[in-house]
Amino acid sequence: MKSYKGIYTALLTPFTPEGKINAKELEKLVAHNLKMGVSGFYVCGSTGEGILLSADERKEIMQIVRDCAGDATLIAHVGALDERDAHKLAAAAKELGYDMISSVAPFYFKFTFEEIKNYYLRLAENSGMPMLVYHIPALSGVGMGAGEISEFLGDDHFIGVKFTSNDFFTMEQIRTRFPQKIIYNGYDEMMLSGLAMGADGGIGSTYNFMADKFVQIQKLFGEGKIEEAREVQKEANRIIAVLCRIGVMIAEKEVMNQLGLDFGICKKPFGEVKAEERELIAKEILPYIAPLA
Ligand code: MN9
Repeated sequence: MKSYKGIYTALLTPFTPEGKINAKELEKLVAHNLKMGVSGFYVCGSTGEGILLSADERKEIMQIVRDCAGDATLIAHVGALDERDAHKLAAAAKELGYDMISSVAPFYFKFTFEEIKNYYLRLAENSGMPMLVYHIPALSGVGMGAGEISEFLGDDHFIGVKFTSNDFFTMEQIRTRFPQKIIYNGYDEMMLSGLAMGADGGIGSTYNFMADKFVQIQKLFGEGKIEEAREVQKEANRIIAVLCRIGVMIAEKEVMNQLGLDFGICKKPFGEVKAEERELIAKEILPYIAPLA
């Protein structure tokens, strides 16, 4: 069985000027990331604008990644407010040979925990796929404590959690209770903190163009070289601070464009980077990331 430890890029989605999925550029992105040493990919998550896309577009992306990712581990984010779409995508993930599915908790209507848990169970049971809970309270608005996350992890349908929260107390508690389950750190800027509290690896958006730094952080951490790992984290964080100032999603697209790929812009209602922000990226980010081979 695969260990599933490691660095997983939450893939960005390139669009053509007409707003179609740009398969050619997506393939180049996957190749670049494999060269940087990632273990696999998280497909159509927040970073991939999954919840802004149709089920057909998401399937198309899942297929493209499947066809070019070799034996990398593949995680399909299938979360959708129309639960029928989530089921369709989970079935597609199974058919395409993805390793696991993942979903954000159903949001907006403030569903009860029981409703949320039943949503996850239906998806896992119907698809027969292992489920990775996507915990991202800052965006989903769905808060879950150690008790609720434990309800998932104590059930065999759930393989682990993508933990996008800075509540490392909760991370430690679930790590201690469930040593065999997978915990992925979600905030790239706190990767080293996550590893210190027991994360098995990370899933992140900034990995698209600096996965090598996170591979390095995990390696140094494993060797007990914490000070050196912190130096690499600091390098990454200086870049992430610039992204945050601009707006992470639109800024990441621009980084890819400046690297020489053709990623276009985010789906509306996202806006676009301004001229001065483009210059900031050219000056403060591009010189500090690996060029395309
Ligand atoms: O889940 C990502 N979260 C979002 C992971 O995109 C909402 C992170 O990789 C962040 O983008 C990153 C920057 O804050 O840590």
